[in-house]
Amino acid sequence: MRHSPLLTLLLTSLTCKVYSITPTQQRCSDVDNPDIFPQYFKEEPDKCYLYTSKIFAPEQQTLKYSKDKCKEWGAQYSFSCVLVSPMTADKMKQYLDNSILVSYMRCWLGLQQTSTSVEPAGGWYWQLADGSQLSADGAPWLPGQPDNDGGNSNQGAYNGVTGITDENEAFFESQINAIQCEC
Ligand SMILES: [Ca+2]
Ligand SMILES: [Ca+2]
Repeated sequence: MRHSPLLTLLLTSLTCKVYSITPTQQRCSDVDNPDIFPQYFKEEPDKCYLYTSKIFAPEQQTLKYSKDKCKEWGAQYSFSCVLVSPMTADKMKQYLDNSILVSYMRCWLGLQQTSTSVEPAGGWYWQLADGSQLSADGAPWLPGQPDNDGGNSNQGAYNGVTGITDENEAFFESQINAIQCEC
């Protein structure tokens, strides 16, 4: 069959899109669960992001609930998942460009501070899916953060806009409206 050049171009680009998906991305798109909106994007071929479909549901505001969901969803779909972890400004930009993080979202990050460290900037680390920890030097904090505001602000959160803040777990809970897991 002969197609017009425009249709041929369209079909070719569609075909390329379909066949450029990686096995991980395929498994990601196969996640079939009304509670989860699975996401992936081109620059992270081996990653799958599991985003709650229950935006603004109050029961998911605690840090423990968010962490448990990442574990539970990961186990269910054979991924190792942690709370979303935008480790650098470049990564943050990718997440914003691909709607992994969206300006109305407030969610916990896989970013924590050891309780014995020097405030406000000491001892921050990323919690990795294999249980290990990675120093959070170079994390894309918003200007003026971390500031240990209110005391015991030892947990990283995505606070909308383009960066991250340190938050007191108990005080910030009521602001949380989403869960984003990185697998
Ligand atoms: Ca702190
Ligand atoms: Ca803060």
